[in-house]
Amino acid sequence: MDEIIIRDLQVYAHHGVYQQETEKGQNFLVSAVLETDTRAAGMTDDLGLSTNYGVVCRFLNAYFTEHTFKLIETAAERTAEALLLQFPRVRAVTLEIKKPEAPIPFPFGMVSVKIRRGWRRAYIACGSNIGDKRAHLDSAVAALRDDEQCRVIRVSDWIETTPYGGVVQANYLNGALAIDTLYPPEVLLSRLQEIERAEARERKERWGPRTLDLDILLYEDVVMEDEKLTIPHRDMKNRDFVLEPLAQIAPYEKHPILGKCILELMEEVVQNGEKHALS
Ligand code: A4P
Ligand code: MG
Repeated sequence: MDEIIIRDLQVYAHHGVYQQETEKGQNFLVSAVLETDTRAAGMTDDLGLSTNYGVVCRFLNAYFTEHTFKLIETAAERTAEALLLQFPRVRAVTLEIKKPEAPIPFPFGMVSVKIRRGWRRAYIACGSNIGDKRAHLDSAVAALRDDEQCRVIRVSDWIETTPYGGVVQANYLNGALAIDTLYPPEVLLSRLQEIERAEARERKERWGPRTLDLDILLYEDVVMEDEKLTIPHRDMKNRDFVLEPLAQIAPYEKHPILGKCILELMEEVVQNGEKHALS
């Protein structure tokens, strides 16, 4: 990805653990590497198609002086998030906060904190088989659209499917979403569970009926497993009702363990697996 680079912007601000730091203030140097596609602006000479580094500097100065944090770790974290929310063309930012006058009783060159934060692409499976199924799925999309830490990129069709997993229950409506999010995986899971609860989701029986089920299928190329969260979703390769809507919105996205794209996985499940999609 292309980069716009701001190096050592000087800002007088009041971050620090000690009282003298928050009262008197000191100089900080802020560096930002903005990952963004500059080609459209480069080809047209149109600033409107890029991110104005002057405006970014003003923003950094204002954010840094209007807030007070004890730690430069927190200053970096919060500033990176605010910057990503403010400048939609910036996909990721590496932010370094230097504190040249830090209260250290020895001669030193510099202390700093450097972090990289950005939008991450995730795919979510959604399903409902109680009540107004369409309304439950639409509410999930609306809740994600209302969340500033998420951007809904694509929404599949909602497809009717017969139940999978051996429990006798009503047909499902299933779909898939592509989102960009600032949440790390664990926080995204909690947020999805909050949205499920808002649709009166009760957890009773495994594979049983539900107003709304939101599962994380893929999160970039992350592979992880702990007691709360497995990514990629463990059973996605066996579920045509997941792969069919996902193939609509991300046919060539690769499964990071199986090394196959969604379209290939769907063809395999259509040939070898059970068919649940009614379309
Ligand atoms: N968990 C682990 N990994 C993930 C992940 N990638 N995404 C944990 C989301 N959650 C994940 O899920 C149980 C726990 O899985 C969570 O607490 C989370 O920490 P749950 O939704 O609370 O409970 P559940 O319903 O028993 O499990 P799950 O896995 O969501 O159910 P399934 O396996 O998805 O089965 N038939 C059709 N046609 N369409 C359907 O959508 N859905 C189910 C539900 C059964 N049959 C279906 C459908
Ligand atoms: Mg679930």
